Amino acid sequence: MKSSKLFGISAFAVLATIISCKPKGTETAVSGDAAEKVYVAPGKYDEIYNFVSGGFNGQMNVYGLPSGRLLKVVPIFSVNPENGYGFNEETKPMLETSHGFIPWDDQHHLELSQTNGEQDGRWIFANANNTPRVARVNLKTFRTEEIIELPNSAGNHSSPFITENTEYVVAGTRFAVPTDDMNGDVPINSFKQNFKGVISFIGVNKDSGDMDLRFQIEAPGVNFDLSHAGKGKSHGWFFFSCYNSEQANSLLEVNASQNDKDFIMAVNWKKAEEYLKAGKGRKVKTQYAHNKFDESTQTATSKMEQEVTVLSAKELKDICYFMPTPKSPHGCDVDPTGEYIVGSGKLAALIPVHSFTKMLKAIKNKEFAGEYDGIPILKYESTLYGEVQKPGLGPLHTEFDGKGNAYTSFFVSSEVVKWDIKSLKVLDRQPTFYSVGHLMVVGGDTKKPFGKYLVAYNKITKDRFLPTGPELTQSAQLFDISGDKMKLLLDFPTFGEPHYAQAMPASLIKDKQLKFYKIADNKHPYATKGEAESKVVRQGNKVHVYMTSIRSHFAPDNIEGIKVGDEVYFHVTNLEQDWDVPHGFAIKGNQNAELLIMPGETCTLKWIPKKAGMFPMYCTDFCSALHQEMQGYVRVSPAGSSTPLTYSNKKGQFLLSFFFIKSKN
Ligand code: RUQ
Ligand code: CUA
Repeated sequence: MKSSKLFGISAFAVLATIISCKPKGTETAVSGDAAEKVYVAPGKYDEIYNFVSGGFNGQMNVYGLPSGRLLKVVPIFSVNPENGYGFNEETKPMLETSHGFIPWDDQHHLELSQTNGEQDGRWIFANANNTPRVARVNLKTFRTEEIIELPNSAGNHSSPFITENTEYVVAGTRFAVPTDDMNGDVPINSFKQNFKGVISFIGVNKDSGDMDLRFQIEAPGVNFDLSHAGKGKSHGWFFFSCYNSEQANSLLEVNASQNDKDFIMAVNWKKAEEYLKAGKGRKVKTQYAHNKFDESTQTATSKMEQEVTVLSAKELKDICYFMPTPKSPHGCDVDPTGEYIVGSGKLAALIPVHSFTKMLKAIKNKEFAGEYDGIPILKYESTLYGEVQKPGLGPLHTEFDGKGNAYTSFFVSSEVVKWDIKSLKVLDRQPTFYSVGHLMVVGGDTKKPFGKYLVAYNKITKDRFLPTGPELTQSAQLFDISGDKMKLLLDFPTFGEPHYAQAMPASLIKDKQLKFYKIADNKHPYATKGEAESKVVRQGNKVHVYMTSIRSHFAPDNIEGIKVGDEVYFHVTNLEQDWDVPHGFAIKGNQNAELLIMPGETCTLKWIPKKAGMFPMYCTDFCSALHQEMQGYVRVSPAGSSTPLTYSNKKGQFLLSFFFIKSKN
């Protein structure tokens, strides 16, 4: 497995010299009818939803294709000033972890739920890379409903990939670390002996979507990078790429690039399930947060789980196998038939394609090239279907169109390359602008890709967009892949740094959107279901304001008798029962945030006034002709003063607002 040092060094020399090279043909890249193909006339819908990871901003961004129009930013792992996610009392628990509240994480990969290997339009899963977590977003509400933390992990990169019926979401640790039941306070150079690479299998309830950490597999201390589930014939297996088979613990740039081949680890998860049932796992004491948003109370809760079952790959010899794969593989992609497993080695000059059938045979016949930390290594020739020769430089990720073609992104040579899976021949290559990371074909990692469009997600955009100071936008580039040759149609900037993305035909979900929360079903403990119920209640230094909002006033709208140091909770219920009529809420000097309350929903803003005076509050969302009138005052008196607690519901305005509701509809 050890390579000559020469290869390692020369690969770096090559990388260093070509990293700045620009693809040719910039001017001619877009063909004449491109504008027509991406033009979505005013008032018309896009054909495709494109869900794009936000990278270091921790969010998910939703675009329409082919127009490239940004439709929504869905907050997942970061607080969001647009709608109060992570700021209001209801959603704060979503960002709790065993390390406390974390307001900002790094989000890389997304995966749409599937049934029988096809997209079913129910949920989308997302990973948090830094503090390892997996989230589930409901595609009826575009809201994050659940987040589960992953123990024994660090740098949750090869995640959240799913099995073909969404039985499991998996996650592999990018950083090998000592497991949580070991003392982690050890010298870093004891890596080989103390550090483990753990992968997690999160079960998903097929009706509710509720997640639970079913089991983990302890594997050798390598860096798991990406993964994909088997499908069809390979359903029951999972494939994880890994780098740093050298098990280096410093200067990985050089020290983890020595071996000619690292691995794709094949995991027989059906077998692992059997061992789990037979009680072969060890219970590891740990702590990880499990956060859920309850739609009926519109409130999230965070629970600290205490234990996880870990199976040892070393002891249970037949759940994990290593397939040697050149060289520091990143992407690990399985074609729609489930037969071909493509590894994209960042430093490899070719693309290896493994055959699932050959792999099974090699396991059966014990065609091993030795062991790696107790795990059998299959012979490269035994699992290899073939290699794509001279595909480009710096391959990263591969997607499929369901017509026998694969598309691979090349970071270094900055291009997308189309090749034939059976013949392994390169069919077409198109430049990207510049340094493409992930790429995505609509439905491209399912059993039935939709095809038609490919999007390249680029890390560098120098000279493509108007400059914006020291940081320039990243971008997406849309290609038409319906013909033999890929055609560049459109550039559009992205929000945050895009990594993986998913896309599906809009028809799958566009008519299933929740339009508003039914006020009658609102089980929020502080809901106020009509203006007559609005009130202000003092309990010691805590003051609960049961407030309603409707076009165009709050009830109550004036409050007196609040004192410096009080803990004031504004529980604002939006009484509207109509699509897309949120109200906002803000109060001067509030150090937390604002609220944006959906129709029928209750949201809570916590406010601790620091000084006496007059504090205006108002609606922040332009909701009606008299939106500017949607305002009120809170009088704050010094601590210990005897101003009585009073509040007013402007009943007189009721008729007026009723009139405006009617006129708006
Ligand atoms: S990564 S640019 Cu975070 Cu998926 Cu490959
Ligand atoms: Cu409510 Cu503006």
